[in-house]
Amino acid sequence: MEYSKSQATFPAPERPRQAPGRTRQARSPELHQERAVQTRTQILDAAAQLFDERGYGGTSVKDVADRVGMTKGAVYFHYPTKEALTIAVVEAHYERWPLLLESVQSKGLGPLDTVMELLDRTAEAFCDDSVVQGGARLQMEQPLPDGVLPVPYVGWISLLEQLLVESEEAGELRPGVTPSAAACALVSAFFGTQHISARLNRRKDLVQRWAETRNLIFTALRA
Ligand code: LUB
Repeated sequence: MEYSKSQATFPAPERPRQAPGRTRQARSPELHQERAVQTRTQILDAAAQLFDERGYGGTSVKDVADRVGMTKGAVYFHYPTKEALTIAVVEAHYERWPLLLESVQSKGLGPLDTVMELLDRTAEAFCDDSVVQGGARLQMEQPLPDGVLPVPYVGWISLLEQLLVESEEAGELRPGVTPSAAACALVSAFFGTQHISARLNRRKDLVQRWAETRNLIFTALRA
């Protein structure tokens, strides 16, 4: 069956308000050299790993510098404070999703199958992408003042609601299912499944657990 290309997008992370001058954003020096960009990526990956392993309070900039084999000064050149590094990891976490959405939308699946494939691929990302893992733990801990980190969950709820409206319009949704309620239920189910798998098995069984959970949910959603 031919479907019109999905127009759904993952909205830019929102912050209710900027904290009053408490945080300094990552420097944005003119990074022309490929090497400088690679260095930032290495620092971000190392920070994400440590935030996931030890949490915000258990991670210092020195730990990050040691993990990536650099001096603290080299890390501070790119990220002037621990808060700037924290913000960068969480923002990099959310930047994964529009790219993943584009990859799934290019498959030309129907909207409901796009939702299922997207969340299956997201489960894989939670298993093997340290930036996704580190960002998720930071969003759980909320270590910075209100308004500094993006508001969690709302981007996913918005994206899935858009796709579920498209599913409804394509006649794929069971009558009586409201896209907004279904979007919230899917995000809650996914979040809970990945959180329990993370705490009990460091996400080793997440793909299997999510497959079982989404099979039940999609049975209830499909027309
Ligand atoms: C997702 C997390 C972990 C929601 O969107 C978010 O903020 C999320 C960060 O805490 O899971 C489920 C897709």
